[in-house]
Amino acid sequence: MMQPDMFACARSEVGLGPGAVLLGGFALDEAEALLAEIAPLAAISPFRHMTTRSGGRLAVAMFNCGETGWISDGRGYRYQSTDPQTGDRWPALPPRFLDLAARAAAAARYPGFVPDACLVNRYDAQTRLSLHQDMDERDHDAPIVSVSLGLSAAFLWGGLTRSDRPRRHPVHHGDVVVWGGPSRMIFHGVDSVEKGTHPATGPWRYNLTFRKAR
Ligand code: MD6
Ligand code: FE
Repeated sequence: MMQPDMFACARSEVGLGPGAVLLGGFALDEAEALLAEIAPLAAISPFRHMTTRSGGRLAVAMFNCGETGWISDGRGYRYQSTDPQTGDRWPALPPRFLDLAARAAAAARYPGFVPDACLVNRYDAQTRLSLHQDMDERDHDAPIVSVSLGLSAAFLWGGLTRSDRPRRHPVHHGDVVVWGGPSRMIFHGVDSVEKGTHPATGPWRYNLTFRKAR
């Protein structure tokens, strides 16, 4: 049977390194529908600024959906199946999220990607995310799929050591970055979210980061 989704494509593809690609505009057609999922999820598990082991506060506001979710608190970083703020399970991953993540991963040559966690991040123009590796997941064979919505930002793409000087790649509404394989542990971050107002999100940049965590 012909499936319209089979024709989902990136309007531009930029290779970031082995096993890593920026799929420009991949989620553009469905960006508004993805955004419409966020408010009902946030009504269950609200956006919050998590604390860090050292007593700091994460600048990015976050919550999770999926069977498990990434958290930070005075004990450090980890995944857990319940929201520490509500005591309940994280809201379920919407089918539309799962479908997009799988299609983007397949387009980046990672077929069969079934994430169990989606971290929903919210940035304003003052928010930066310093260079880091995503390393709290048990499964490092699966890729990371990262969807940008709303205000544009500079995505920092470094190397396998913290001291590698990062490149800056603009990421816009509807862009998807997928990294895995030899690039799974690349240092990455977010610099300089654009100031202003986006027609779909107002003052915010949202990012959906899909992982297979366990
Ligand atoms: C981005 N975000 O917002 C990429 N990683 O484009 C991340 O790499 C990220 O937002 C770990 C925890 C939160 C994040
Ligand atoms: Fe990350």
